[in-house]
Amino acid sequence: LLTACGGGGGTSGGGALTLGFAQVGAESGWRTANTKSIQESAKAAGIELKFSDAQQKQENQIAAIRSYIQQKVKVIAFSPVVESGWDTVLKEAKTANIPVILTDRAVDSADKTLYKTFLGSDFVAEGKKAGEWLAKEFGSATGDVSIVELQGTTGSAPANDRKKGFADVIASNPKFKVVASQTGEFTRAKGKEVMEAFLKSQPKIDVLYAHNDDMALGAIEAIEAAGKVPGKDIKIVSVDGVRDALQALADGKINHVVECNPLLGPQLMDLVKKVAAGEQVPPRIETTETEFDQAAAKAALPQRQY
Ligand code: GYE
Repeated sequence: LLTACGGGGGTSGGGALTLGFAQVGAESGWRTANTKSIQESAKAAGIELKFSDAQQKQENQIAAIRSYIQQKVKVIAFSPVVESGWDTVLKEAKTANIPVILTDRAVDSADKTLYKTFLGSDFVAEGKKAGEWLAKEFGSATGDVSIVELQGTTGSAPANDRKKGFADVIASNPKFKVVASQTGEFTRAKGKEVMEAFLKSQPKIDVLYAHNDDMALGAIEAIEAAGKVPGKDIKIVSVDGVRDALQALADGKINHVVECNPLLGPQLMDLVKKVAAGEQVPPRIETTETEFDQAAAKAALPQRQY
């Protein structure tokens, strides 16, 4: 009779539990908070963390995952920059018997056995919340409401899903018109640049929907430089809930923020321990999130960690 050794995966000597984490990059305030949460909670959990920053490039993430396989880490976790194109490397991990955990962003692989679980947010629901705020805010508006949209990284789960959730809600009223929609790559610099172009090409902009706070913050600079008042001349709704955006909301420059929680570290380390021990885990774990209007932002700011 053969004795099965639970969990599988290699050991890296000394019996330490080693986690290889392939991060997207450092594109936003959300991402910085997410990285800090992962690093701090790995330390607190006594997990040896190998960390890499892919600078928003899929090929860098694939290379990092391959190097973790080669180093025989016990568990691999990553936040896939885009949804498609992961099957080959995920199969390599599976063949090496190293369990994979998806955090924050999803993949579109048909074979769900290529990873153990997904930990993160419901991005469609976030987009819907932004759309519902808009539908309420402009409920009594007569005439067309012109919306510009700053999308996140092209092909990423949050960009795809936040676009969809929002579109689904505003489709119920034909007066809501998305007049321009382009990627701002989830960064302040690109958000500013694309908003400058929108302001030049669009004669009338009533609302900006930004898929994250950083792009909204960049866009605010462009709006002010164009002699307009953000939050008044152009209403703004964005997603994340980082300090700077809550401050802008408290100051009246942003009108509504949908929260997306980056503090996934503690839950991730729990999952790492469980999959390393060969325990069964739920296939999908979603974080609980709220929304902020101006009063809520003012109340949350003193305690906001990121
Ligand atoms: O909203 C954005 C970051 O994947 C949820 O990535 C995350 C997104 C977040 O760059 O700020």
